[in-house]
Amino acid sequence: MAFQKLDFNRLSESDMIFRSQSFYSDIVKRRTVRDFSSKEVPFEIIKNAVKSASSAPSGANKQPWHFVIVKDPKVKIKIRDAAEEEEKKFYEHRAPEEWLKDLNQFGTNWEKSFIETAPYLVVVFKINYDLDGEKRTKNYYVNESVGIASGFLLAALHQSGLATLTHTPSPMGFLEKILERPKNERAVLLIPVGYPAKDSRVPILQKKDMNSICTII
Ligand code: IYR
Repeated sequence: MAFQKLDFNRLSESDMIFRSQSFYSDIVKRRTVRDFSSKEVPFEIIKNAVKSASSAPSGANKQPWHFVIVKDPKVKIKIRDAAEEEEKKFYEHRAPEEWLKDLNQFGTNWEKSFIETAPYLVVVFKINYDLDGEKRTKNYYVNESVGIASGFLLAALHQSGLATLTHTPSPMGFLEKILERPKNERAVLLIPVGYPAKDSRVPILQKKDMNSICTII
């Protein structure tokens, strides 16, 4: 066991309330964007966001994640082609009627040009077990840990001034193959990152109100 003094920035209550409000008013503006500009963004921002994600808490601090940052246009094309192949099957016969009805309001279809247009893709992998040679060591609360880290990543990119899309082509096995990941990794999210296209539009969505999402006892 090794411990050190906690580095904790104690604030006044009024500062805390102010900061909680300003964080809310900023994060509430984050929208999933499906039309990206191809304008370059500084790599430093993507790198810092991945570092923020990787600072997330995880079961037994196993950090059961890996992030692949894709900027190579040839790799993006491969990913787009493979994603569209899966998505075509999804929209044309795999998806049940109810699911398609639920997706109607987003105007999505099998066409995924954003994979090619966005200057960066961040692909999030979960690591179900670590491999020490052929020996497997256990990771804990993998889905929860990777979910928290992905939340950090999206928040970091948003507050840096970039738009993101949480894309989940299904199944995602093609990402493991194209990106040559080891057999203990599974892709969970494909996140195009960049500036929104000038004429980018988003659906009008209603968020549930506080009373229906929160109980105070
Ligand atoms: N993966 C498909 C379908 C899709 C599913 C859900 I749940 C969404 O919230 C959005 C889309 C696609 O990306 O089009």
